[in-house]
Amino acid sequence: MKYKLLSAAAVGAAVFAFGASAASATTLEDVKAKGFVQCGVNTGLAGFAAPDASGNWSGFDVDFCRAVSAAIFGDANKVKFTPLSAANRFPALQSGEVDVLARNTTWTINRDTALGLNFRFINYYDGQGFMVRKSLNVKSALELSGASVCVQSGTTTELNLADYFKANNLQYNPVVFEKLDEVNAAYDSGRCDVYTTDQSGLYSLRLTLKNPDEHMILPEIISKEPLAPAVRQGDDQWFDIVSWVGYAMINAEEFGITQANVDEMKNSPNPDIKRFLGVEADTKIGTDLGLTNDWAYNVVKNVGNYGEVFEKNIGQGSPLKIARGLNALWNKGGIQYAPPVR
Ligand SMILES: N[C@@H](CCC(=O)N[C@@H](CS)C(=O)NCC(=O)O)C(=O)O
Repeated sequence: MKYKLLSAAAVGAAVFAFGASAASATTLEDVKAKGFVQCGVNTGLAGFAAPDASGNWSGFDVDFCRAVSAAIFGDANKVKFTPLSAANRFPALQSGEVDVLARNTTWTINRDTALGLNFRFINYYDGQGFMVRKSLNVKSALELSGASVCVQSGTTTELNLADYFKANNLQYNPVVFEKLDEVNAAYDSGRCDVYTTDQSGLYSLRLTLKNPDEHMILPEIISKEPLAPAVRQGDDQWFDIVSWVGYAMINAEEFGITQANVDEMKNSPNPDIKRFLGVEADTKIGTDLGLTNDWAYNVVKNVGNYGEVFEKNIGQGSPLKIARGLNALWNKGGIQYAPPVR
C-alpha cells in the first residue's frame, strides 16, 4: 500500500474510504468483530519491536500491543503486526490500516493536532542522542563541528539535529535516508561520523553494528522524546482503552502485582488491589471502558507489569541493559506516574 500523509481534516474521509466497518463501528467493535488488534510497530529495532526468523514479534512496543489484546480478549496473541517505517507510520494509522501505533513515536503538538492523532500514555521517556566511533576521540557533541551526521527522514530527529547545531553555532553535513537499513549501513561503513536518533534507539542499533565495542554514545541528550502509543482522533473509548492499558501496567508495578503473583493478589486485603483486579464487589472498572472487569488482571497475567516488560525487553534481562532512569516509577526516582484505577 502507498502511504500519503493526511491532514486532520482528511483523516475522517480516509477512514471512511478504508472500509465501511471502520466508519460505522467503533474501533472496539471493529477489533472484536475481526478478532484481533492490528498494531503498527517498528520495522525492526531489537528490544522494541523485531520479528524472529519465524516471523514472531517481540519487544517492548510489541508487548504493549499484546497487552491491549489481553485487555480486550483475555489473550495476548490476538494481535497482528504491521511493520512501519518512520515515514509510513502516520498514514497507516490515519487510514485505518492499523488500530494503534506502538512504535517509538514521539508525542509532539504537530502530530497531536495537524495529523489528527491522540497520545496520552507515555511508555518511554526518551531524548535524542549521538553515537560516534571511539576512534574519533570525541567526548561531547559540542566537538562535532564539521561532522557528517546520519539521520532518518520522517522523524523528530531531523529538526532537533538542525536546531542543536544552529543553536550551538556548529557546522554539519546531514546524510539523510528514508529507510532504517540505509542509515545503519551508511554509518557502519563509515560514510558518516555520527549517528543520531532517540537514545533508546542508539542502544539497540549499536548492537547491530559490525563491531559494537568500537562505538560509544555521547552524554548529551538534545531533546525531549516522550514516546507514546497513538490512536486516531474521533474515538474516545478506544483512546481510553489504549491509555488505560498502559496506566494499568504502571499501577500494577506500583502495587507489586506481577505476572507470577497476580492470582494470589486477588486475595489481597487491599481494596485498591482488589478493585484493580476486578474482584471488588460492584466494580465497573472494566464495563465503563467497554471491557470486562478483569481486563487489568488479564494484562498482568498475560503480559506482566510495566517494570517486568521493561526489564525483559530493554533492561537488565536484555542485551540492551538500559537503566530505568526517568522510566522508573515516580516513587523510585523516575517520572512514570499513572492515574489511579478507581
Ligand atoms: N521518536 C522519533 C524517532 C522515531 C524513529 O522512527 N526512529 C528511527 C531510528 S531508531 C526508527 O525507529 N526507524 C525504524 C524504521 O523506520 O523502520 C520520532 O517519533 O520521530
